[in-house]
Amino acid sequence: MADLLGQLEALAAAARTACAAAGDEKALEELRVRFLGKKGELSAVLRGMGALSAEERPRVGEVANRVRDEVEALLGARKAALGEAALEAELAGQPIDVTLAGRRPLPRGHRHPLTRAAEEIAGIFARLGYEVASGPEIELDWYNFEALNIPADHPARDMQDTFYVDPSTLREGRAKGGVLLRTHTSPVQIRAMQRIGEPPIRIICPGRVYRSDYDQTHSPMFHQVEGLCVDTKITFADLKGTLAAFARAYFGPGTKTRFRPSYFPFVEPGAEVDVSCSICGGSGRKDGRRCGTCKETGWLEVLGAGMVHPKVLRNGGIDPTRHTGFAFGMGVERLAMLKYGIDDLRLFFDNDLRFLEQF
Ligand code: 2NL
Repeated sequence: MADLLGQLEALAAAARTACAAAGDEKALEELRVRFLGKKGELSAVLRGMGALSAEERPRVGEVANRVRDEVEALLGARKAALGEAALEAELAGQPIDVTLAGRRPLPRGHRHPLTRAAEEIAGIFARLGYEVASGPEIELDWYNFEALNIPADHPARDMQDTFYVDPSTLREGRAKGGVLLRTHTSPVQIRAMQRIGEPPIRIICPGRVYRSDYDQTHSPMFHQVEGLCVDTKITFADLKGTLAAFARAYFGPGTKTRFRPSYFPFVEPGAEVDVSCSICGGSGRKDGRRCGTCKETGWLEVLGAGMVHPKVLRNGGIDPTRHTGFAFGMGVERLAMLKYGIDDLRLFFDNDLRFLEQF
């Protein structure tokens, strides 16, 4: 037993000297393995305990535990001292200039192609004197449908086409009438007419809209830009001139426009507006083959428009006997697809960097 106690004492003494001499964390780790490791010196001593009597064993065990605790404490203390010394040395040395520019420049991001298209569209109208207006995406039935001359039995209200919201889940609690995700940005224009009151009104409304649709050309959430111009003596000629100017600015100076009669409940008369195909220049042929973008027609349908229905003006608080106006709407995804030659709308929403980094 005296032999084992002597070995333990020698081990502790060796550990004290070695720890004090250790110069870095790596040396400390080597010491931990040498003294306390499974195949280390302490384990070797303990293996000798098998030969002791039952009275001797606890006595040696107690000393062995104390030696192990001491070696652990020595290692810990030396590690802390080394860390402190390293910090002191760093603080005493060259200061770090945190205001220096990074060595590797961070890659600069850019706006999403849909944001770019919407901003470009709104920017063209801004130069024509239009102000950007926005409004809630969760709308009242009245602003989204009723005010726009879309009665309760109109197919546009179909449950399959529209996302309804349970009004009891809203902070405002009970709302008058139905609550839904807006299906177009027109309610923003009704709200703007009510807010501005007295014409002239020239506003452009970019924003998210929602419909229950999903395939290669439809997404349940998409983007629209709608515009509204109300003043005295606004005519269909103003509508044509404005949209022709927009088409030239967005698709290029040679772009032609074509107006076809169409129906929207919120305008009278209404029109669908085509522009000459920006891919084939309106010829219908591209590189000796049929142009797939305009299906060889030479025309692309890009806009809906019309003279604001008198009932809709009245719902906006404007007297249709004194004022007239025109309005128009377009899909941002479609305009971005035509401009950048994208054939699947879902690419906009996948957020795949291989797609996004091309813009
Ligand atoms: C389309 C059709 C259109 C309007 C939007 C509008 C708004 C008010 C009053 C009257 Cl407040 N009209 N907006 C008018 C005609 C067509 O959009 O196909 N958009 C993609």
